Amino acid sequence: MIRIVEVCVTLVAVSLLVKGALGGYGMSMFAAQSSPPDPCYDENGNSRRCIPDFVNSAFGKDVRVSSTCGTPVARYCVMTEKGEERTRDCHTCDAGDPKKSNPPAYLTDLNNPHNLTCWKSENYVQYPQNVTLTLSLGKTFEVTYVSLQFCSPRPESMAIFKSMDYGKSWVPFQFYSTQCKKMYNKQNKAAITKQNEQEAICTDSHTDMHPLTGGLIAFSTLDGRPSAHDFDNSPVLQDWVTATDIKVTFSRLHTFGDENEDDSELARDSYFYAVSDLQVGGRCKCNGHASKCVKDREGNLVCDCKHNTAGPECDRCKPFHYDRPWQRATAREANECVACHCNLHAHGAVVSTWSCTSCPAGGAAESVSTAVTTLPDATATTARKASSGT
Ligand SMILES: [Ca+2]
Repeated sequence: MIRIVEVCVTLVAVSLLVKGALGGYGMSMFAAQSSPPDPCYDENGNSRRCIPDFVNSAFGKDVRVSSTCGTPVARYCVMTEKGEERTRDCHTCDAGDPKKSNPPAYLTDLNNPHNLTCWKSENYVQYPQNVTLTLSLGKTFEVTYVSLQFCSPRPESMAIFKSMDYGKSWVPFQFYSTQCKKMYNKQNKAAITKQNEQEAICTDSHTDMHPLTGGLIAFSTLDGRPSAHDFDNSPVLQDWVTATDIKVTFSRLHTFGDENEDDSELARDSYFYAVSDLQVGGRCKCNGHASKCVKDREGNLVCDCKHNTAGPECDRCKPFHYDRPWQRATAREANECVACHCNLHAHGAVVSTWSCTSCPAGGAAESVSTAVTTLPDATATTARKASSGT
């Protein structure tokens, strides 16, 4: 009997963990309560590579959208087909009525397949006008995929962009179009070689007008890129998957070609973009030196850096730990930062901001003299304490 109870408790715990993982950073909080061993160190206390959980980093975030229906109240019509017969059922989009609104928040809410909530654009925002969705991740992430589940037909042409500088500049991630050359001046399904691994390609896959609802676009950032199997040793691809913001541009609507005919109003009211779920799958980028990201005092998401590293992405060595250059952790080597050995000896030790320098005797540090600062005794003492971990 006790066994059965134990098993039940374990199952509940596991399901809680799974729920936590699906809900983003919830798992980290749960894990912290039961204080498991730190994944950044092995059982002997040696550093090892650690990475934050895989999450849908779009979940619950605000998406800036250039067009949403409902202001003013507007009719829209949903197409269905039975064999040759096409029918249009019309509804109302009203931003002021929660039951009839289709706000951008529906892009990143909990995706329940039995109760889909859809964001919807205004009707017939057709090429050369476009509709954009912009999402700030609030932190650099290593993005594995970007996916969109549609309530409308998928676009005839669309593009996915990424920013690495919080939206100041954008580079294309991927294009989808039935006419790649004409729309984006790209060859359809161009091969990716070692020479162009950072280039966005265009494909006419997943651009059919059917299904009229429920179609998926899923862009996998590493798919088809030659160095993907050796990601650890590919700075080019590490850079390629890095993003702080994602933008989706819907460039051209699919139509049945009836939008200019006699009953054009009904036709035009049935052409729009609608999406039930936007996901950005990836990991908070910490270069292998943190197992989680946390909010800092200003509410910004930052890596919880280990291995004597520091910075929002654990992208440098923390002060007085410059005995060898900073490096990203790999599966085989944690590449932790090492304390400036000379600080353990010197009275009035000499260090610079980015390197250990001028060890008086027996110090292992390299002698690099950029921006050298002579520390007063008190600071040197603090440094010694920090280095020796006391
Ligand atoms: Ca939704």
